Amino acid sequence: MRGMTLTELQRIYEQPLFALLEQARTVYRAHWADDEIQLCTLLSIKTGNCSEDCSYCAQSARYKTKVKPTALMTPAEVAAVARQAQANGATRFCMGAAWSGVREDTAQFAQVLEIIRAVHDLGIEVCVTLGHLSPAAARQLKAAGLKVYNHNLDTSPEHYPHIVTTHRFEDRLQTIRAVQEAGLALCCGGIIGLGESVTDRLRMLEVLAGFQPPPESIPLNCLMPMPGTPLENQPPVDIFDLVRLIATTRVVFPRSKVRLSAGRACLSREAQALCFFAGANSIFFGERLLTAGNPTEDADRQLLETLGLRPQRASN
Ligand code: SAM
Ligand code: DTB
Ligand code: SF4
Repeated sequence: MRGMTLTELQRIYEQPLFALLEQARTVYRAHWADDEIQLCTLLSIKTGNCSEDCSYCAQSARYKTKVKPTALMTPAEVAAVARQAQANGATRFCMGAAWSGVREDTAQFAQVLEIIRAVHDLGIEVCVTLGHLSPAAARQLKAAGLKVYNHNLDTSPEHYPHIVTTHRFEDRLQTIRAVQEAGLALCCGGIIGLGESVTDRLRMLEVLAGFQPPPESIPLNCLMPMPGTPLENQPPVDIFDLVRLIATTRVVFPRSKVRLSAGRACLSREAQALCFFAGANSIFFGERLLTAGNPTEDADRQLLETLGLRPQRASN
């Protein structure tokens, strides 16, 4: 299967908004039986003090932010949080660690494998995001019961060096190859609101569309400007830019989960409804993302009920 060219993506994205929404809704209905929203709960299992300089991130050691660094949590501590998330209705548990990457011959990595086994044993889908991975580390994660690895492109290859200087876009692609070759599902998306152009956003989709297979899930984050980071004063993203990007993503990736990710706490209920109509079918559920806030579980349950949307049921 061939990918999509930038010109084709622009043609989809630049339609009148209602034509784009209609196209996205038609694609959604042809591929998804129900109006189900996947609920994923996030936990930061190791916070802060990261060696990388991603200019949006409160966890980089280079910036003076409010984040308090923590050591890697124990398997028992993590399992307790995962059990609660499952009881609250989440079907995926996503764990993030503020590392540039992992090496498979370390005690920390052995502890991560233990954590994955403990969460997998609960019968909830397990996802982690640990930074750069070698092919061998990816295979070990898979053997421990990991289903999905999250590694975002974050922005276009052209804009990436303006956002991060401690690693290259090509390094991200290398990890993604390791993940896919190990047979793990790939969760890969990006952030908007970093000062990039619409072309950058579509270039990011163009790169995603070249992956074989396409990402299982695509998180679309809106920058949450973190005090102390270089991007702390970035203006918010226009809601219609977000809706257009979601709808375009839905058209290009009919079978991928499209996750309305960071920044949802700043969106009105109406704005979120439009995002779901445009094809988003997954959210982060729970009051905390990694370090930042998210809508309360009660508010989200009510919103889904008001819209007549159902939380995705557990399949295992
Ligand atoms: N260290 C790993 C890495 O960089 O791949 C994993 C953790 S990192 C925090 C995971 C993702 O969170 C980033 O790729 C980015 O898309 C998102 N993220 C981080 N800070 C954010 C912010 N302030 N606003 C929106 N999204 C953010
Ligand atoms: C993703 O794309 N978004 C999540 C998850 N993958 C790891 C992280 C959002 C982080 C928001 C900022 C924070 O909590 O520090
Ligand atoms: Fe570190 Fe990931 Fe934050 Fe970059 S995004 S500073 S790699 S935790």
